[in-house]
Amino acid sequence: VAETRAIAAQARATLRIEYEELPGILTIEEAKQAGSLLAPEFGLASGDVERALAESEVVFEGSVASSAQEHIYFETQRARAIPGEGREIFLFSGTQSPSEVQQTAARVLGLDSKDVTVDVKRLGGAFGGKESAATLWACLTALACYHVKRPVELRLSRLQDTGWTGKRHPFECRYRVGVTRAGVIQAYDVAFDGDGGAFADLTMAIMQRAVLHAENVYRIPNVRITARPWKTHVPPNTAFRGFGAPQGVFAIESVMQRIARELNLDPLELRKRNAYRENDTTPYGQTLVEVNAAPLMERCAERANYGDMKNAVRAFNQAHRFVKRGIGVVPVKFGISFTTAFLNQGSALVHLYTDGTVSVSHGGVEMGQGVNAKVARIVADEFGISVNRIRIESHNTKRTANTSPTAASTGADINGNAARNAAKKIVDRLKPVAAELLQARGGQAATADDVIFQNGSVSVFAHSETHISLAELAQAAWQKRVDLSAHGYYATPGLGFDWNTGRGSPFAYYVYGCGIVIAEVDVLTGYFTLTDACLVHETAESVDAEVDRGQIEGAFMQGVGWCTMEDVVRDGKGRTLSASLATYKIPAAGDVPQRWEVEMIQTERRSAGVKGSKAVGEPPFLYGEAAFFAIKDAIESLADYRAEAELRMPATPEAILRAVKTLRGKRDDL
Ligand code: LUZ
Ligand code: MOS
Repeated sequence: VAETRAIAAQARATLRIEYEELPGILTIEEAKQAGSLLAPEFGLASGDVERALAESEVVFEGSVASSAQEHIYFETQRARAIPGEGREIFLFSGTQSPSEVQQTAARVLGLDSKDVTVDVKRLGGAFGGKESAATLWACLTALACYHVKRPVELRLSRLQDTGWTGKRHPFECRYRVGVTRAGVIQAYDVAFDGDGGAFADLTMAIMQRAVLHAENVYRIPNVRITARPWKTHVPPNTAFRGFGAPQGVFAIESVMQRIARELNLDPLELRKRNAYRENDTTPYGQTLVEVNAAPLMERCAERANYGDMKNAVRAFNQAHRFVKRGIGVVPVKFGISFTTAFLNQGSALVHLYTDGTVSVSHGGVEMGQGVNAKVARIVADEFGISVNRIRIESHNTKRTANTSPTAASTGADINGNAARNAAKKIVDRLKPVAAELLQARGGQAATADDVIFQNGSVSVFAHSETHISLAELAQAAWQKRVDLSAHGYYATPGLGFDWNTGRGSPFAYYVYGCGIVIAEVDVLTGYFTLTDACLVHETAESVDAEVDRGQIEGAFMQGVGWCTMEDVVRDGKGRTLSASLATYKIPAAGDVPQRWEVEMIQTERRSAGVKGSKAVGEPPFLYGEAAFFAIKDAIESLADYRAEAELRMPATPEAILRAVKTLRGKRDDL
C-alpha cells in the first residue's frame, strides 16, 4: 500500500519471498490422476440407461472437450475503500454481488454488515467474471483501508487481471448415446469433468446448470448425467455467461452432429425429430409447457431458406477446391432462475418526489446489459410518465439489502418486478387522493379504482377532459401526509429442486430459439469467415427491444469467440501466456457475419418473466456454437461428409488445419 504506484513498485522490489515449488496440477487429466476433487461426484438419472443402450439399434461412444474463456470486461477488477466514522467503511466495488462483498468484507475485517456500505454505480462489463470473483479484490482493498485508515484504491492491470483471475470452466465430456436408425435418441449417458481451478467459487452451481442443460431441447427417455468438479492449481474458474449450460449443450450438440453424420441424416431434421413437445418432462421431472423448440427451428429454417442454403453450399463446395463452406445449426432451451432457489428474490426502494419525478434503487447491478433501462421503463409505465422523469440510483447496500448477485439472466425479472411492486404501492396510495382532487376540479365522481396514470397525467378515464399532472398529485398527497416512498419485494414463485433425488422444478420458465450459421473456411490457411447467420430468438413481450437486440447480438458473438478464437494458453507452470489482447483474440467488429438476421419472437407467453418478457442475457450465447459446427461441416465436405473431422474447440486456424490434416490422413483418396 503506497501513495503512488511507483512507490509501491519500489517497495515491492525490496521484498524477498522464499517459495518452495510444489508440483502443480494444471489439467483435468492431472487432477484425475491425483484424485483431486473439489467435491464428490453428483448427477441425476431417469429411465434405464444401460438397458436402453443395450437395446438401441446404434450406439456411439466418444468424448468432447470445451475450452476456457477469458471474460475481457472493459473495466478490470477494481475497488475503492474509504474509512467512515468510527468503524464504518465505504466500499465502491466493481461487483455483480454487492451484498456478498458487504458480508465478506465485514467478516474479513471483524465488523458487522451494518458497518460496511457497498456502493456500485455501474460496471464496465462483467459477464460473470464479477459475480463472485470481485469479492476478493474488494476485501483486499477494504483490509488495506482498515489498516492505513485512508482511502485506498486497487485496480488490476489487464495483464494482472487475465493472469490472476479465473475463466470459464473447461469441460471434458464422455458420452454414450443410443439411437434408432431413424435417429431417434433412446439413451444418453454423459459424464462432465469440469476444471474448477484452485477453489470452488461457483463451480458446484455451474456444474449443476450443466447437468440441468445436458439434454438441451431433446426428449430422451433414458438419461444419466454425472458431474465431477476437479480441483487444479489454475486461478479459480468462475461464472461466465451461460454458467455451465454452454458446456453441457456443446456436448449434446456435438453428439447430434455425430449422429447426423454417421446415419447420413440432415442435422436440422434430426434435431426437429428429437425435439421436446408440449407437456414432455425433463430428466429432472420438470414438465414443459409452451414448448417452442421445433417451431423456432422451423421458423429459423424458413427465415434462412435452409433448403436453398444447403444446395448453395454444396454447389459452392463443388466449385471451390481450397475454400469450403459449411452450415451449423444449434437450437436452444435455456432455463431461467438461479438453480439455488433462494437466490431468486429481488428488492427495490422507490421515492416519488413532490415535483413528480422518481428515484429508484433496485437490487440489480448495471453492467452494460441494460437492467437500468428496463427497470426505468417498468417504473415509468406504473406512474404513466416518461423514463426521463426517473432516476435509477447506484446499487447501495443501505438502500437495498441482502440482494442476490445480478446473474443468471434474472436481473430485470426479479428487480424489475420488485420495483414494479414498490411503484404499485405508491400508485395505490395516490389513487384515492386523485379521485377526490379530480372531482373537486369538476371531473366526474369516481372511485380510486377508476383513476388512470397515463402520458404524464392522472385522470379518471383515458380521454377525460379533467386531468392533473403527477407533480400536482404528488404535492397534494404530500400535504395530506400520504407516504410517497415504498419498498418492493419479489420472490419467483414455485421453484424447488432436490439434488438428493435429482427431481424438481428449478426453472420459472425456459427461453427457446435457434441459430443457423454459414462459415467459409480456407483449408490451406485455416482462416474462416462467417458469411451468414440467422438467429430466431424468443423475447416474448420485450420490455426494451433495442436492449434485447444488443444482448442477442453481443451474446452470439461472445459465443462465437469462445468456440472459434479465444484460446487460453498456459505454460508448464500454469502461468497464462495469452494474457493480453495481442495474444488472446476476441471477436472484433470485422468478425461479425457478413449477412446477419436476428428475429425476436414477440409471442405473448403465460410462463415468462417481468411484464410477459423473457430473460435475454445468457441464452443467445449458445447460438455461437453453430459457428463451430459450421466450420466443422465445411471441413467435412473435404471427405464428402463421409467422415467426422477431429476439430477441437476453439476452432482457431491451427485447430482447423490440424482437423483438415487428420481428415486427409484418414482417407488416402483426398
Ligand atoms: N449464478 C448462480 C448463476 O449462483 N446460480 C445460477 O444458477 C446461475 N446461473 C447463471 C449465471 N449465474
Ligand atoms: Mo452470470 S454467468 O454472472 O449470470
